[in-house]
Amino acid sequence: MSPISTTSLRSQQHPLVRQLADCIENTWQSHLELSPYAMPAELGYVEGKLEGEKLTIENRCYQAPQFRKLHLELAKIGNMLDILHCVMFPRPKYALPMFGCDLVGGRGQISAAIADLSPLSAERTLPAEYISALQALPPLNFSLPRELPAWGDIFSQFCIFIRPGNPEEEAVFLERVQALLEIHCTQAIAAQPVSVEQQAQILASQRYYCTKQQQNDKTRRVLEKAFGADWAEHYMTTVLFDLPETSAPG
Ligand code: BLA
Repeated sequence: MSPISTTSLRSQQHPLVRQLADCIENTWQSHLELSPYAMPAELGYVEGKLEGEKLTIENRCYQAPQFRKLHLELAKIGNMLDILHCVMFPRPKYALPMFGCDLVGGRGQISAAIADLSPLSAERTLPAEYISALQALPPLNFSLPRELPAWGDIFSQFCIFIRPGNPEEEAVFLERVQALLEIHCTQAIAAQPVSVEQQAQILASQRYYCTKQQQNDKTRRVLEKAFGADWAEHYMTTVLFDLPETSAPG
């Protein structure tokens, strides 16, 4: 039997998951100087059982001069759940926001589509260049907006959190994420390193972001049910939302 590749998992997933995964990887490849990111070998490809269904997780991880970690994860639980998770962790020497995106679907329908460029400044605001680029995008009007959970104070005013109402809204979501990625990669390439003091503050903001994301009980519950509480804790704190080193880079 031939080994299962990410491409084959992708081909079994909801079309929006597939399209968004392709879009993210293509945008990264066309804008950034990617190199491999060492992921613990046993966590690159993971299989478990959840309520009798097979849970498969596949991770793609890179780094780039501007990003310490570019993480794209695809997960599938039988025919019940399709997940895309993506985070771009900037290197703390650049004053860049955190790009994050999550798609959760099952049985042919996406129930949650989230995308944001989340601020990491002391004032918890985005850089002026990001605000003007985001404000210049066409206004959105999704039919089924969703309410952010209490830990969601990390997200920006531009955060999109919806249940797509139809294929047209799925396409609009995809197009908007592509626009966010284009803005982000363009800004990142032009970024200049900041002062050591500012780096310390950015590091603290990244840690705050990760600590909040680790409070997502919906993600934790899926992982706990399939792999147990200890594994879920380990996975959420080392693969999904690992905290950057506390000491300022030399
Ligand atoms: C919601 N995340 C969810 C839900 C599930 C997962 C099952 C509930 C879906 C729904 O309410 O319709 C599960 N997400 C996962 C799992 C993984 C995953 C198992 O990524 C990985 C293996 N989550 C992120 C990122 C963001 C994010 C990067 O990983 C945002 C940038 C957000 N997910 C997010 C939010 C919710 C969610 C805000 C809604 C939580 C809530 O309503 O309480």
